[in-house]
Amino acid sequence: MYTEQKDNRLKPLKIHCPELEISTEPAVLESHGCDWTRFRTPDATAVVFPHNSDEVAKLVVLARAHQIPLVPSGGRTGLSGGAIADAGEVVVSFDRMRRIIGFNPVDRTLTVEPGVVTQAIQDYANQQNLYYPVSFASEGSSQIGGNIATNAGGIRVLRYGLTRDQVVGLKVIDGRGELIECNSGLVKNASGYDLRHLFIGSEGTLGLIVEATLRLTDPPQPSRVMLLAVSSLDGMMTVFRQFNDAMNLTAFEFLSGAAMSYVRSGHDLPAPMDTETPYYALLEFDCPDTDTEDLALQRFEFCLEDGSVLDGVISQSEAQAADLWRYREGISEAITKYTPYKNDLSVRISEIPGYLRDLDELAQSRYPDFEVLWYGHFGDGNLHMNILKPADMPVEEFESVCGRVNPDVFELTREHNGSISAEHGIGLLKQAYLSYSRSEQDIERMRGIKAVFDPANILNPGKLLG
Ligand code: S2G
Ligand code: ZN
Repeated sequence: MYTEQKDNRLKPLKIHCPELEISTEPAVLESHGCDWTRFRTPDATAVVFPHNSDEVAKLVVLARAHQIPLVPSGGRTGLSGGAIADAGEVVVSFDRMRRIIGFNPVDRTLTVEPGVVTQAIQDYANQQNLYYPVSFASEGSSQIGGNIATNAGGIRVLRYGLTRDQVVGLKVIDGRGELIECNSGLVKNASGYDLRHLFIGSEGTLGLIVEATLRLTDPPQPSRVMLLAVSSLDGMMTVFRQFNDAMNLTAFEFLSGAAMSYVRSGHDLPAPMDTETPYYALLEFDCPDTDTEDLALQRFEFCLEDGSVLDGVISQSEAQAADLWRYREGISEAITKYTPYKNDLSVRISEIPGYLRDLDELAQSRYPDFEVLWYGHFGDGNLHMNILKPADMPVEEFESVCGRVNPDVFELTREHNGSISAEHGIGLLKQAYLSYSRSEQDIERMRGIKAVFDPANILNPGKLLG
């Protein structure tokens, strides 16, 4: 929709940044004005496609001078509305900054522009017989700049940590238009505050990432995947302890029986085993030799005998391992058509059974008519709570009903010393609830940091801190 405000934002860009690629095509405004969330209507003034960091810096200086709000946009796979432009902002897309700048075989580091797709980084690392370990369902379209801005986690955090733990160098254009170079790829650097860790996870509110240097690691050992039918939440904790204390786990994921039925119907997958059960565990572990496989089977036998596991399968090939992973990784895509209302919650691992029981009770009492699916990264305390929208309920009504229960969900999370956002970020959708996980003093401290790097509040305004 055209407005004078939009015109006043567009004119300076066209006059002072003639080299900048700008689109006001309705289809581009629509596609680039949102992420994977569907609860807002995109309404951007324009989408710009800088080709290099100089263009980004010039744009930010101009935006500051003319108070033009900027929304950074990567692969647009975010799930908390962090890349939504619904208030006439200018979207800054990094689609034209997709170069792999350099690889250093001695340092085992890869320097890339922010628009490089996550999967391309994994593939490049594999070609060097190395490994980029951060992996999640949207890796085929998410961009590394967005992964860093949200500190993306995924399925291998248990072993390799989050995106934050892979970044050894960062170049950022902050809200003053200044280029800030962080850490330059050093392994050790005790020269004061590590500013890189302020920008990682700041959701585009402190600076625009224009280059990243990532550390690559050794390729993984041969591994095996097990999918286990687990009888209860306490049983899930037994299984986790039995395998985590004995094996070198790469991942320990879980899904509810309801999630299993949706992923099976969504991808037309066969039943993975005869037994149907309230919960499933999907775990992956290093398995370099038959002794390790015997140890895994021994743990499996123990869990069968104590009743925590009712059935299970173990992969016999890489293809079968990939087939088993589909039961976990295919969930998100399978339920998209139900416009799920997502909560992405985390507690310490030891808290999970009690927390999940309390949450499930709350969900059943407050959402008696809704279907709630549970899945996530049990091995790092991250639970994904997805409430499916009833087919006959308008999206706005559904969002408002789910939103009314958020205070109870987040109060319960606070009681368990958890976080209202484990890996998807605060963005727009969780902004109003930030105080359930951060004290007022903390929020003031973050505002102080924001004032240093984005004094005019043009970087992703309304997101994270509001
Ligand atoms: C997962 C992906 C997004 C979602 O599957 O681990 O982080 O919540 C999620 O479906
Ligand atoms: Zn996740």
